[in-house]
Amino acid sequence: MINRRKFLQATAFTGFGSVLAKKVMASGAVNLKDYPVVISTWDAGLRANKAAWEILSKGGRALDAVEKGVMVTESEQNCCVGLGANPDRDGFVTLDACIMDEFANCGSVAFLERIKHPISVARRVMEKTPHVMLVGEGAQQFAVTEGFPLEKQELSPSAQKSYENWLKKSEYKPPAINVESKQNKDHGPFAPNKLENGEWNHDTIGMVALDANGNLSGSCTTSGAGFKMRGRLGDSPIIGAGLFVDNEVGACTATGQGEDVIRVAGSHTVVELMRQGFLPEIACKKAIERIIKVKGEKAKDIQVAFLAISKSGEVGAYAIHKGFSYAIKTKDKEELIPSNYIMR
Ligand code: SD4
Repeated sequence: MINRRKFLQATAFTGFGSVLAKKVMASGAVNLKDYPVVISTWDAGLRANKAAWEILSKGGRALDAVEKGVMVTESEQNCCVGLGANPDRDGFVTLDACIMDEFANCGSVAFLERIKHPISVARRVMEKTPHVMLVGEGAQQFAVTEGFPLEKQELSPSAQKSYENWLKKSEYKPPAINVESKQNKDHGPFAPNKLENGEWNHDTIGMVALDANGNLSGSCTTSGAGFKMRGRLGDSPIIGAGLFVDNEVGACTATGQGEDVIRVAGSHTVVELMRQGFLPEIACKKAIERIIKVKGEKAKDIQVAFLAISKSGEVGAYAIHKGFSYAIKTKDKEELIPSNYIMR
């Protein structure tokens, strides 16, 4: 049972539309008023931000930065991004990604197999088709037509090991994503969480950036929940859920249990709250509270985090549980910042 007091404390915030909260800067938020700036989820974001910074520091466009940035993570060995990631329960790695620019152009691919850089395919969907979203075989066919190589259908050694472990029980239940467990010392104090069995259970990368011209863009890429049901999509490829950009207001990306991000149109909700005047961290917090409100006591079993930036360069994040951190890069700042969270 969830600790009742904790639950009441957490949900006590859900109804308040307090104007007071609007301009309060809580801990974990960064009021930079300085750009360019790039922020991204989890510790892999540190490396991804470096690549984004190469573009932003030269006056480049945020859209190019957020594509190049997350391509780094797609190429790394990661439990939850790119072809090295954990497979679905049938043993296939299926990838989801989306991208959005300052003109509200957006592109998305989902259930994409054997393509190394889904984020770049999402960008091609945005730029070269009249559509926003391509999925499965059609997305793969489009990628190949666009010159993306079709990679071998094989699991990385670490994904193979994790899959074999999972097969021992083959428990099919909604995946527990990002629920706080032991921190891994090798990865520093704000490392992504490991499950009790020693396996990584998340690491989706969402990135939003504000370029030197004051324009915003965002990207999000993932293999989704490990050992998911074949064909399952989370929030990450869904514009408005895993990512949303409004160049007048701000941008937001999400990580964690996608089903519950979709339920509240998470990233769009955060941006709309910023439009009402809430700072990024408060906007993220209010969206988290909304998830807690709709989930009730079950919220204790899931992790969701939002990460947002305002048009003027303020940055903030909020999570349900402890353990989420985000990476930030500006001209004089490069660090991993622990997010505030509700369940204390
Ligand atoms: C999903 N939101 O597919 C993704 C998973 C995730 O860190 O963010 N993991 O639901």
